Amino acid sequence: MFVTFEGPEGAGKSSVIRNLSERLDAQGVRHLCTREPGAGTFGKAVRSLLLEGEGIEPRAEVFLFLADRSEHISHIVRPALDRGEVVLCDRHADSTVVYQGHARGFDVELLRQWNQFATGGLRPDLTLLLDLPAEIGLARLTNKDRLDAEPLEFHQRVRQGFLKEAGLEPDRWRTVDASRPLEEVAEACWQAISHSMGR
Ligand code: Z5A
Repeated sequence: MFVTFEGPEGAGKSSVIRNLSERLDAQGVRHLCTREPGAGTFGKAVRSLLLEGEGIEPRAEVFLFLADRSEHISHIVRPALDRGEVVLCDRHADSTVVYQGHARGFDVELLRQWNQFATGGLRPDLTLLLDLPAEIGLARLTNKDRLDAEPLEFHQRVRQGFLKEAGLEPDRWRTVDASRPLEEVAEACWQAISHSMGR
């Protein structure tokens, strides 16, 4: 089962994934925790270009995210799914539609097509949207990267973009109120995953 976690900055995706990984371990469920961008040697190199570089041309940014995704799916996600593992992925294709589309202004339909090309058609079985106001998420961050440093209006468009995408495909998305304490957010995500796993 392929589960992706999306949401604005500081929503708690990484913390929730760590919590869920412990729960899956306790139940003996084999799983892989991964992320975009930044998995594997290729992903780490692309991540440093994307988040630590200065003044990347916005079209180049799109293609770097897509290149990372293509490598990540082929070499890390598909092999894990083929081994029967549950894959928990911190950000994926919806982040491109939202950040580069809804927030930066590139054509959303074009980005969907490029995502399809990059993933070879693989789609998440479940996408958890950790939703919270941009101000709350940004206030949680201690180290800001290049994208975190965008103006507040950018992050507000990100939040609205995710809510819009979730509304378009309600069978795949579950929206969780991520402004609550971490344990409550993790429990809500756990319930959604358990339901999808038929447990
Ligand atoms: N991006 C893009 O533009 N296009 C794409 O296609 C893709 C990504 C794939 C990735 O950076 C950036 O790339 C991201 C989107 C863009 N940009 N921005 N801006 P990243 O991976 O470094 O950043 P992130 O995915 O946004 O993660 P994050 O902001 O670091 O946060 P998080 O993983 O959601 O949260 P966290 O690390 O678990 O928690 C953050 C802090 O909040 C930490 O101190 C926690 O202890 C605290 N926390 C967590 N949960 C709670 C609760 N519930 N209450 C209180 N405090 C909490």
